[in-house]
Amino acid sequence: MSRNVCETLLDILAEVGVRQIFGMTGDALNPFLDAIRRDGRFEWIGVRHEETAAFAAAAQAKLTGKLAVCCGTVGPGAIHLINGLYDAKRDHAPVLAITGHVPLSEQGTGYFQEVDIRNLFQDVTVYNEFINDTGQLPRVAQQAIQTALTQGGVSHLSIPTDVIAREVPKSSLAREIFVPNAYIMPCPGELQQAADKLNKGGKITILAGDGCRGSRDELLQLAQTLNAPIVHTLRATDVVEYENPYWIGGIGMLGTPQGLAALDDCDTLLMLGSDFPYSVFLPTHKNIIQVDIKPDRIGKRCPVTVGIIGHIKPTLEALQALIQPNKEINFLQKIQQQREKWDARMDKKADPKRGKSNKVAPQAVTRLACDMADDDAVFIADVGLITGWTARHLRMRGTQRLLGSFNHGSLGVAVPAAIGAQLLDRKRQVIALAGDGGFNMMMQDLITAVRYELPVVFIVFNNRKLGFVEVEMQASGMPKYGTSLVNPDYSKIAEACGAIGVKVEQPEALVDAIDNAYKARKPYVLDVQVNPDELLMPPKIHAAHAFGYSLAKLKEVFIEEETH
Ligand SMILES: Cc1ncc(C[n+]2csc(CCOP(=O)(O)OP(=O)(O)O)c2C)c(N)n1
Ligand SMILES: [Mg+2]
Repeated sequence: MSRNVCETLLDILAEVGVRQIFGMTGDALNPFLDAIRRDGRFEWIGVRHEETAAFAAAAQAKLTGKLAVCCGTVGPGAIHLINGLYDAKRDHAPVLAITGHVPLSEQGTGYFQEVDIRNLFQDVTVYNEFINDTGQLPRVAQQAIQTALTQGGVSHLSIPTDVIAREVPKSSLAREIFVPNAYIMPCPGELQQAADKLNKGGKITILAGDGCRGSRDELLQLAQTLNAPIVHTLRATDVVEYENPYWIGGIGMLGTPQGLAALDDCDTLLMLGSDFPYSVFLPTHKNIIQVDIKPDRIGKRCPVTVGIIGHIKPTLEALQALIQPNKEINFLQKIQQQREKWDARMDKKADPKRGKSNKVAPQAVTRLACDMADDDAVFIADVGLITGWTARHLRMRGTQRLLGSFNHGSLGVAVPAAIGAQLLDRKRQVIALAGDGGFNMMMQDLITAVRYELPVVFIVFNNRKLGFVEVEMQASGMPKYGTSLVNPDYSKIAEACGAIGVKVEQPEALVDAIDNAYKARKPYVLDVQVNPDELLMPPKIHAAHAFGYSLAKLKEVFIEEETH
């Protein structure tokens, strides 16, 4: 049986387990859509903006580690994918982007919608090719998929209109995809060097990044033997349950005072699977042992004493056999006491009844959204003040997941990523936490959640401004300008789309509103009118300076801190 280009691609995608394809069709992609319709193995998710397709695919790939697929057609449709693809690139998520291109016979003539698509996709991809000849199949598809999966990144295949429906020669139809699952282990000598440093004892802190995902037990066993507090990056927030006494808090501007203290006051830092970019929060004159799978990351953010290459799980298992219990215990206990104080302060901040203003505290919304959620809920945090509320007030249970655009930092990620996450499992609770700026940026795809019956709960933190930007401007001494927003009524927008929309204006309405939203199991928008004057405080004065807080703003922040 002969197969054309589209059918051959679909066979390969089916083989690697792809079941959903995101995009918007048109022009060159029409034969691809026609093949999907005839095939029956795939669900076509037609979105209203290609950026949604890319963010949704990225979210799926981040959650599963498996290949996710998005597409956009010639010129503008392909361009719209780019921002979401960068999110996949930065979080090492395996995504295949398929685009249409102008006919072979017209290339280079400035044809309608012609763009330099190879250059356009070059920086965002690990593999970037045209299918200009049917003889390239299935090899280029195999290469694209294997590269995306094994290198953790975006592959792009662009197919001209006059090639996409052509028959593929019979001889080249079958080709398997190989995704070997090998562990990288450090050399024994280097592992021993790390163990020797740790066996000197003293105050030891562990910094856990996203590379620690799936290594919870090994991480905790090590922390116990070393009496070491574990500080974590934002992406690693969900790796260990919040309540665990060793999991003491986050690093950086959105981190915690005890997290900063654990890094500042330790003698030895063990950095595991983290490429945390803000060097200013990392120690410089300490014993630093770094473990990562990527050699280029060793010593990139701070000077290290021992750098070893390995996957975290097997490396920690091997290290455990070489280390002795650490006698120093006071350090851990001191950090844990600091953490208890911080938790109590955060409890107050997240109390819905706090303050005299009778305005809804965004901290309370975040905490309740988490506390009332299912054990396996997925949260998607947008960019803005919401990232801060998330870092401070989600108390995740270890079985819940947190996603966001934490490396690419793109506003608007929450709506599309929630759609992607929900499509993986329509029964799993998916909760999007977005500011009004972020929600508004991508809300055209609310209708996609309705159309595909996705019970996502979208919680909009409506402060009628680009709050985070306002803080940035004021902190660096500029008067706020261009940050106020004129918003529509999001609950009515939701209703107009066929979702349920509810406006929350009073703190006392919050619990019932979230409860109703969670029980509805329908696309649901909670338009929460949060207090626009809530400040996101830095964990410590010197951290505040790193963030650019002016003295005046600092006083404001800390006075606010005292009075609540
Ligand atoms: C695509 C994109 N555009 C602009 C920015 C810069 N930016 C960061 S946060 C933010 C404002 C967020 O406002 P909102 O969603 O209302 O959240 P708030 O901070 O008010 O809670 C902006 C514009 C960005 N990160 N990404
Ligand atoms: Mg806002």
